[in-house]
Formats: sequence, C-alpha cells, structure tokens
Amino acid sequence: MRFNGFSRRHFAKIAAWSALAISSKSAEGVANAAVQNPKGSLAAFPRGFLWGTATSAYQIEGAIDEDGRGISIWDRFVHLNGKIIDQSTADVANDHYHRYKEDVQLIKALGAKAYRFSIAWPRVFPEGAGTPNPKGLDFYHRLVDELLANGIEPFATLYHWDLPQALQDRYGGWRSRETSKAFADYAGYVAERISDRVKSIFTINECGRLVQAGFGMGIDAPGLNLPQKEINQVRHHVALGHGLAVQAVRAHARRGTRVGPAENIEVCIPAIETPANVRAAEIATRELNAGYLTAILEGKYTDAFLAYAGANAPTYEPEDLKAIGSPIDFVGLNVYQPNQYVTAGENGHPFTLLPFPATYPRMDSSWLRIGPEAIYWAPRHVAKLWNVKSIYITENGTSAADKPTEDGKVYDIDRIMFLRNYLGQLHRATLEGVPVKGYFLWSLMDNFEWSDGYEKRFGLYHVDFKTQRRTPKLSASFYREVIKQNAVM
Ligand code: GCO
Repeated sequence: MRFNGFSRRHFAKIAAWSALAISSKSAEGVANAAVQNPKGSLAAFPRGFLWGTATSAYQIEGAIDEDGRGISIWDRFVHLNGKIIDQSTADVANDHYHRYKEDVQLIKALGAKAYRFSIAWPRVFPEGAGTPNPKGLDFYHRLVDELLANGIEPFATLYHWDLPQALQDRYGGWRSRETSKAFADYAGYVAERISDRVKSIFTINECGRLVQAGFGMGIDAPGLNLPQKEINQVRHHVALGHGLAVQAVRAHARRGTRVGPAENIEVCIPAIETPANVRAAEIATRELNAGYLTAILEGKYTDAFLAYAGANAPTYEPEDLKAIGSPIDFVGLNVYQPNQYVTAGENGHPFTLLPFPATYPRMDSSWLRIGPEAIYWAPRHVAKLWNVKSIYITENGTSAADKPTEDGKVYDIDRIMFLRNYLGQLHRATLEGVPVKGYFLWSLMDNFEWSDGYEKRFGLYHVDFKTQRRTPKLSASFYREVIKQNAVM
C-alpha cells in the first residue's frame, strides 16, 4: 500500500519514531546514562593501542615522472586498454607527492598516531637496481619529517606492487629470483637511510593478491595468466624476496628497527564456534597460507602443500627456506572479508570449506563479503598457530557509494556500520589477550583502487579528483571518536 509516496512500512517507521519522540525524555535519559557510564557502554582497547590509517604510493602519489622516478609495471598496465574499469590511471591520483603536508594534517585531524605508507621502488632505483636516483628518497624524507613533526609515527611498506618496469623487462619481474635479490638490495639501501626515524618496516604488501591477481587472473599488473606451476614459482620468489629483505634490513638498518610482512591472510572461520570447528579452522588457516605466511613463520612448506602441489611445487635452493623463515618482529594482517567458513572435516579430511550462498551480504565491492568475526579469528589464529607476539591490523576498511548529499556531506553510515562491527570483533580479540598492537584503517582518503580505478571509494576523506578537494566523511568523525575514546561505542 502506498499513500502520498509513503509505503505502509514507511508509515510504521514514522509511527515508531513519533512514539519514541513522545517518550524522548526517557530515551534521552537512557542515552545520557550510557554516556555517563562509559565503561558499561564502551568496548575499551588496551592502553597504548595504536590507531592509524594506511595508503600506498602508487594509489595516491601521482607525479609518476617527477624527480627521476622510473616507470613501474602499474604505470605500464593502466595504459593497456580495458584493464581499468573506468579507463583511469594513477598518473595524478591524489597528487599526494605535492600535497603531502595537507594530507598529514588530515591524519592529524583524526587524532591518529600512526600512518602506514609505502615507498615507490621506482623512485629510489628507476631501473630497479644499479644506480640509485639521488632524489629518490627525498620525498620520503620530507614525508617522514612532516609526520614526526605532527606526532605521527611512520610505518613504511617497502613494496606495495609498483615493481620497476625495468625488472619486468629484464628478468620477467617476480618470475625470476633475480628480482628477489634486487628487492633485498633496495630494502637494505632504504632501511639504512630511513631507520633513524622509521622504526617499523613492512617488507611486501599482500603477496596473496599480487601473485594471484597479477600472475593468475591477470587483473593486476603485470596482467599474466600463468599455469599453476609458474604461479607457485612466482609466489616462492616473492617469499624469498621478503626473506632476503628481512636479512638486508637486519644488516643495514639502525639497531632496534622492526620488520615483518603485511599479508592478506586467508582467514578461516569456524561456522559454529565448537572446539572441533575451531581446530578445523586453525588447520585450514595454516594450510591455506602455506605458500607464504606459513612458510615465513615456519621456515618450510607444509607437507600437505607440497603433496597437493605435486609436480607444480616450486623449485628452490636449500638456503631459500632459511631466508624465507628469517625471524621477524611482527606480523601485519590485512583483513577485509571472511575468506572461508569452516566446519570439522569428514572422512579423514581435517576440515570442510563451506560454499558461500549467492545471497551472502557484501559491501560496495563485489569481493568484499561482510564477516566482522574475520578480524577476530585472523589475529587469534596467527597468535595461536605460530606464537606471534606482535600483530598489527595493517588494513581494514570498506568501499561505499559515498555520494555527497546536497549539503556536500557524505553520510557513510554503511562504512560506520562496517567499522563498528569489525572493531567490536577486534576488541573481542584484545579482551582475550590476542597481541594486536594497532590498527591501520584502509584508507585515509579515496584513492586509485587498482583495476576498479576511482569507482570504489575506501577513504575516510572523500576526494573530488577534479579539484583534489578532500572532505571528511561521517566515518572520519566516527574514527576520530574511536581514537579519542580508545574504544568502540
Ligand atoms: C589491498 C591493497 C590496497 C587496496 C585495498 C582495497 O589490500 O588490496 O593493499 O591497496 O586498495 O585493500 O582493495
């Protein structure tokens, strides 16, 4: 039934609101009581918990041919027809290379005390190796000094997918172990020069995605569709690159510099939290990450991984796994979605992976299924399986439509819903003593979302890419309150 454009359901809602308005005194009283009794209504995080935001060089910097920067595989890839959904490029992106001071103020306005950014390898070594660009690190020195001057701790990621094209041309990029070695040389060069101020370094962002999307599905640079054996070999070279980079940081950085990966862990969640299903989820998490995170934390490939890979298993030198398993100081976890729901196995299999129904709820990106408990189980599994003592959530956040209303504001209550529920589950983990030390919200501001171009917005700040105007969304106010209270309301 519709009446003057209102449906029955709408009327019912209005009626409910009016009833509430009538009893607003009592409602107000309840609300105030909650605020007056903050302990009861707030999920407080441990004292000293680090709140931050994250971005990556290629997605925000622009200035792709400035100050000696070489080209990256993404510069090449975005100019290939049909690869980017809106035919856009990151040639300018957020123009962060020139606007970094303004953007540091955006971080400061949130009250965030940490910022995870990445360093563009092609700015430092335009040819990937050999002669460094004398201006290569200058931008990052400026950025780090600006962050520190504003009380914000810098966390640097050495590789967030922007491989120098010269290495792709010369060696086939990560298809060759020469790239693993070049990455270690780059890592040592950078760590030696920034570790007087940057105390925490992530090696490689999301091996899982860069390998599968770049070399399997072809939707990310370098856009290849390789057979499984070659995909496994690429993943081995990325893992080797991580390990050799850890060794290079240990050799060249200031004493006390911390280093570790930032990985999009395949997180397996018990569909029902029974002990048998939880154990199955732990086993599944170890096996589904066997090609990278498990190899880093155990210094070997699991028997099941090698047996399952069979003839497609990577070939490697004996010392490779020792390098891959180099001791690390923390594990960064990028957590967005419930990768797998699991129940206990049957017929001798250790776990059962459950299919997702077509109606399973998602956010604005088709891959982004909603499953807040993923951010509880991911760090809990890593701590339990490998006795990791320091974990950061290096990315969590969501895309949303983010259409400004007539008043120019962005009421992204969908993003707030997402964040509140995920942070509530992260709080559960910290309550149970899971050693999560900090959280980096993805992302500070809307940016170039890889093959989705500018069509998927993940920022706390809305960016008008025509004017470069940054506008805080409602979620920026939400996150500022979370940081101020060190709690989720
Ligand atoms: C990733 C990347 C980010 C993405 C973000 C949203 O995790 O895929 O680190 O660069 O932009 O995750 O997809």
